[in-house]
Amino acid sequence: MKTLKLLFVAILAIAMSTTVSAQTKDHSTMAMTKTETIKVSGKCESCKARIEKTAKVDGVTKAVWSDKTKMLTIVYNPSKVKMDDIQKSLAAVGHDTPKYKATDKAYNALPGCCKYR
Ligand SMILES: [Cu+2]
Repeated sequence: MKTLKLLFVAILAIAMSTTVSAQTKDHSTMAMTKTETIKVSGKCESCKARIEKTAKVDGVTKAVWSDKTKMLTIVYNPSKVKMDDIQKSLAAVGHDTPKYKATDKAYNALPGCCKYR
């Protein structure tokens, strides 16, 4: 009887460790991220704040824009967010991206210090 109980515990332990490793595998797939750098037109520190805030949607772990190089580096989860949508949002708040240009209306709504055109 004691042996049977021990065997049961051993099987349980093996089953549990299998579940744990399966979960770990699943997590690493979910955490898969992509890093992309695109040019986003802007000028100053407040552009930086606006661009990074706009780009940092759900699924984006990092968004850093440089006012010197005008390059925006984004670390994101492609299964959660599309680069296309981020570019669209940036254009909507007045910043030109490689794929989408800001409308005159959106551009004109930018504060004076941010007029980059
Ligand atoms: Cu600005």
